[in-house]
Amino acid sequence: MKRPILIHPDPRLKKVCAAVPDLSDDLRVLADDMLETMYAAPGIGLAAPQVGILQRLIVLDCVKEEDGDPRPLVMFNPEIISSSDETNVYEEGCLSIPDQYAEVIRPKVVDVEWMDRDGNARRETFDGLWATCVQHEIDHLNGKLFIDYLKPLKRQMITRKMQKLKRERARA
Ligand code: K1U
Ligand code: ZN
Repeated sequence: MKRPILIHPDPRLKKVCAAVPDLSDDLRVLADDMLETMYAAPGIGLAAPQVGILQRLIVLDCVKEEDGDPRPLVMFNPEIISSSDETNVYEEGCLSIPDQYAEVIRPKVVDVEWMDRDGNARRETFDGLWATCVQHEIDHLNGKLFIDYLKPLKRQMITRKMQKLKRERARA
């Protein structure tokens, strides 16, 4: 089932999310719903707080359609273990900040540990867009948005646009 995505500004997008102590069927359903919501948006990632759930769960799939089969990843309690000194600039977007894009500099390569959908501990190195996306999603779990990396004036401009968008959507 697709879930509605919260739009910035929303206090739930600014909270630090709680660790998932144990997997449950409800959490697996949430992960499946988040993947469905992400693919439908369309997007390459989604974090639980974006659907109003303040738990440490993210999903992502950065395979481009023309590059082959999808590779959905479900990560409970993801943690960045190490980051490269080398950085990458990527023009990021966010499903909670529709139609706004800005360049963000982040480590190019990151090692991430997480618990998968079956409760297995996993560790993998991510590079390029996968690394950018997993860092963007883990930021969501810590109440941080990509606009928090921008200069205050630019951030304020985007926030005002989103306030207007929310007013218009509420009236429609
Ligand atoms: O977390 C989110 O809001 C999802 C976001 C993830 C992301 C995008 C770009 C850089 C880092 C993280 C998105 O998916 S925005 C939509 C998007 O980038 C996209 C949509 C369709 C095809 C390809 C990309
Ligand atoms: Zn986002």
